[in-house]
Amino acid sequence: MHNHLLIKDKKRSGPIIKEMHITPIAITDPPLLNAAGIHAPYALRTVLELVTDDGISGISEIPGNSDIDQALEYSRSLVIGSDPYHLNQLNHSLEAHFSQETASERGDAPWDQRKLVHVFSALEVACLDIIGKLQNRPIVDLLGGKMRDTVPFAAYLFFKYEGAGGVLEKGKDPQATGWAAARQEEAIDPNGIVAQARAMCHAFGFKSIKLKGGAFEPRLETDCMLALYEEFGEAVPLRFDPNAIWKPETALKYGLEMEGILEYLEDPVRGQENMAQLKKKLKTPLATNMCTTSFEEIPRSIQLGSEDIILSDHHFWGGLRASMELSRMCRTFGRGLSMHSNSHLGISLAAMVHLGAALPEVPYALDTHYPWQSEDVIIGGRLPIVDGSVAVPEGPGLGVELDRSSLQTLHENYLACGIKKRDDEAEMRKYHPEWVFQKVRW
Ligand code: GKR
Ligand code: MG
Repeated sequence: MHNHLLIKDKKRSGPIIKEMHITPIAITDPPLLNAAGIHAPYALRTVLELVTDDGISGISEIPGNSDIDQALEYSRSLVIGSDPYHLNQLNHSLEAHFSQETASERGDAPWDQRKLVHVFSALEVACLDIIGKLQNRPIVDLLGGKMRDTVPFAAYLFFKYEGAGGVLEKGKDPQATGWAAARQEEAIDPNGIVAQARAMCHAFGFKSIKLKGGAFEPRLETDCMLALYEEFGEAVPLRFDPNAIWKPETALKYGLEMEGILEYLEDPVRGQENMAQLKKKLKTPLATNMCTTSFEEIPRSIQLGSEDIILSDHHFWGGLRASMELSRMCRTFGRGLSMHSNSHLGISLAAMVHLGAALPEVPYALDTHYPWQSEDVIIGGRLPIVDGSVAVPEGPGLGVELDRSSLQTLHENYLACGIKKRDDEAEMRKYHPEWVFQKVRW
């Protein structure tokens, strides 16, 4: 008997998933630089909605990618008719349904491209949203309950070219004020980065700062970190992330120079071995969302000692409950845990906040790209970031509901923009035709 048949128990009276809606959307994204190129005017997300036979709707959001959307579509036969409580069975059936996926399939870019983890994450969060509504409990309670009411996030700075993204592309909206104006500005040197940090911290009250590096040569990027330290001092923890584009000798040289000013250094070099070697030579803690990115990679990470902090991401680690399991492993093996992000909207943010509220401890403010986005797909608009933190949404499940008219508008953006998957290298060639992505550049 096929595993998936086990979860289609027609005799039971429990809830049954009757509908599955997969909606790719495109959201305005400014020209942010990274090691793999530059963000296109639109970032892609996919919104999933599951509806039970009793009309209870559960939603989730994952990074957009036509291959992953297809994989999600491919899981439809397993999902329809199943019980949203039977997540273990669903995961088991998906693993049997998809060919085995290894950690190497995450790809060389700074973001993860594996399918199964994304598909399960989307289904799990939507099912937990349904379960929360059925139980009249927030998702955080399904993860073991709240450890805190608000979850701290960090200011996530980027080198960027001038421009607002979206329909304006490289252009700017002259009417914009405050952070909406500041996020259109160019930032390619220490002055630009410090101005961006000031504007973002002023608007959202962030108390930690991360700079995404890997876009310019290490001297300039290190000078930006030194300028941030001079501006904010020790009161504001700083992190720097060149997405593994540095050679070991470069990472050692600039890592030593930044010793004492960083809360942690994120993915300075590529691969667990290089990270482990560097870790022996630096006092600054090392964090990763690139070298230890799956349960499969944990044994080797422990054996080598490749990082101090794992930056989890429920979209990449296979959901919220898997992230709770990861947190237990991190405690067991002496790893700190924090959270990675990609361009996202409020459904993902709500899920991140429920997880962040349930974790035993949050020693580092979590990453979020949220301030770089301006739209949303949730009723009531964007979730507020106050004093650098986001409150756990009230209400059962995720505590956020789909705004169907915004979903439709953003889906139309998707159809019109023609982007089917993220390709920062291709986008960068529009600015610099000769530009090529290099896994290790400096
Ligand atoms: O949004 O350009 C970006 C980042 O580089 C992102 O893709 C990374 O996945 O935020 C990420 C990171 O911490 O590596
Ligand atoms: Mg990173």
